[in-house]
Amino acid sequence: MLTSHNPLTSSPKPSISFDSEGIREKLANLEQPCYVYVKNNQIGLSHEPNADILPRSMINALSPQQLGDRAFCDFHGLDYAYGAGAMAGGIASEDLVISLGKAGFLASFGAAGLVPQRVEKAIHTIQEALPNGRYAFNLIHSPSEEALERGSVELYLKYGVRTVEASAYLDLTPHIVRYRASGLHLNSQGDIETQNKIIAKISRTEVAQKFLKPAPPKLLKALVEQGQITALQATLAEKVPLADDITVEADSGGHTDNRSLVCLLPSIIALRNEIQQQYQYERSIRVGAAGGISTPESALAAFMMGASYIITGSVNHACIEAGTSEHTKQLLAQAAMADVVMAPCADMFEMGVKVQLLKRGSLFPMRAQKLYDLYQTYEGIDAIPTEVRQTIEKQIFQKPLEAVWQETLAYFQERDPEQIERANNNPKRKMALIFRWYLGLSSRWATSGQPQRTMDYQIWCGPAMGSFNDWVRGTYLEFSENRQVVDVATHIMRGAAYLYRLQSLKLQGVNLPSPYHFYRPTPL
Ligand code: FMN
Repeated sequence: MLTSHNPLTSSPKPSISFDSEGIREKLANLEQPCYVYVKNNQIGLSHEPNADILPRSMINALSPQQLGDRAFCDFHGLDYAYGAGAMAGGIASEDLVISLGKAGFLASFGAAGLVPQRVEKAIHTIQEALPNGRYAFNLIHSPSEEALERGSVELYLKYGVRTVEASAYLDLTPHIVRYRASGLHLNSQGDIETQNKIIAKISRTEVAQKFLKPAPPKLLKALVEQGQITALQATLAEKVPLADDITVEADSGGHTDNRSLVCLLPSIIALRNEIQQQYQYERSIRVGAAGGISTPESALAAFMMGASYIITGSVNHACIEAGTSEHTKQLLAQAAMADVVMAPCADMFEMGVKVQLLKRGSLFPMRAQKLYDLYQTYEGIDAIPTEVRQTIEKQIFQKPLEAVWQETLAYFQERDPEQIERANNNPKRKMALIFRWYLGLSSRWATSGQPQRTMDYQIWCGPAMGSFNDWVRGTYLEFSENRQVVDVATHIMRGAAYLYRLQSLKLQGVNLPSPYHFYRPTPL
C-alpha cells in the first residue's frame, strides 16, 4: 500500500496524503489528529475530517507530555514523565542533570563514589542552574561504609536538596528516614507537606514494601531521642509512605538483579495497590519503570503496562554530557545487545555481588572474575602460589601486591580508617581490599580515559545500550558525538507517542505497512 501515486489527483483533496512521505509526515505530526481514508484500495491520512468521505478510523493528537502519570510531572515540576537515573562517580554529571532539567525532564546526579566536597560542588552548580528544582541527587545505601550515607544525608539537608533517588537499599536506615521525616510539616490547611521527596529504586518486592509503608516507629523514636527530628515530624511520618515514587528496576546497567520488567512491574504495581488500599494515603504512590528502556518501543511498553514514568540509564552513558572519556563513549556506541556481562563489583566484592557491564573491548570482566575466584580459594595473599601471584602482579595490577597494599592504606587512612583496622589482623580482608584496588580504579580509568589501561576499563551498561544502537543505526544519533541527552530523551518519548498512535490504528483494523512502524530520529 506504500505508494507515491495519488488517486485523488482528478479531484484534488490536498489535505489527504496518499503518498508514503505524506503519510509519514502526518503520523509524525503528533500535535494533530489523523483521519484515515480509503480510496481505490489506497490508504490516505488527513489532519482534518473531510466532509465528502467517511473516515475509516481516526487517532487523536498525542503529545509525548501526555505519556505517563500527570501527577508525577506536577509533583516534580516536569514536562515529561521521563528521568535519567544516577550514574556513579559523576557519570551522571552536572551537565547531564542541568541539560535534562532545563528541557523538562528529571535527572539524578551520580553522587555515589564521590567525596563530599565534590558532591557539594555539584549541589551548588546544579542549584544555581535549576533554582526551581527539576533535579535529584542519588542517595545510595552503603552497608560497608555507613559514614558515606550519613554524610550524604547531612549534605542534602544542609543545602536543601529536595529530591533524592534512593537506591541499593536492602533494609531501611536511620539516615534515609531522617531525610524524609525532617522535611515533613503541616501547612496552613492542616495538610501534611512532604518537602523532602524520595524516589526509591528497587528490584525486589520485599524492599518495595518498606518504601511503600510509613517509616518504622522504632527508627522514628530513636531519631526523636537523638534530637534529629521533632516529635511532630515523627507523628506525621507515620501517616505518609516513606517514598513518593517507586522505580521498579529490571535488568539494567550496573547493579542489577537481572529481573524481567514484564514480570516485575505488574507485581510491584499490585503491591502498591494493596498497600494503598490498606493505608488510604491521600496521595497514591507512583510506580515507574527502569531497566532495558532505551527505545520508543520499550518506553511505550512500560507506559502501557502502567508505569507512571520511565527512567533510563545505559543510554545516557554514551551521551555528550556524560562524565566519562571519549574512548568509553565510542565503545558504548558500538555495543551490541549481547556485549554485556555480569562481573564482580568493587563495593560488595566480598559478598560476591556482581554488576552488569560492557565486555566488548575490555578484559576487566575476566580479570575481576579471576580475582574473585582467588579470593574464594585462598585465605590471604601469602597463600596464593608464587606463580599465580606473579601473573596477577604482572597482568592485572602491573605492580607488586605489596605496593598496592601501601596505596590502599593511604587511600583508606584518609577516607575510612576503620577499614584498615578491620583488615590488620585479617589476611582475607586485607586480600579483599587489595583486590578492590583494581576493581575500584578500573571504573575511574574508564571515566578519565587512562590510555595505558584501556583493556581494564570497567564500563557499566546493560542490554539497553545495544538496543538503542540498533534503533539509531543510520541516523544522526548513531554517533556518540551527536548524542545529546535531551535529544535522546525527546526522541524516545516522541517515538513512543508515535508508536502508540500506530498501535491504536491497528486496534481499529488499520495495520499500516511495517516501514511506518519505525520512528526515525532526526536532528531537533
Ligand atoms: N543507579 C544508582 O542508583 N546509583 C548509581 O550510582 C548508578 N550508577 C550507574 C552507572 C552507570 C554507568 C549505569 C549505566 C547505571 C547506573 N545506575 C546507578 C543505574 C541507573 O541509574 C538506571 O537505574 C539504570 O541504568 C536503568 O537501566 P538501563 O541501564 O537498562 O537503562
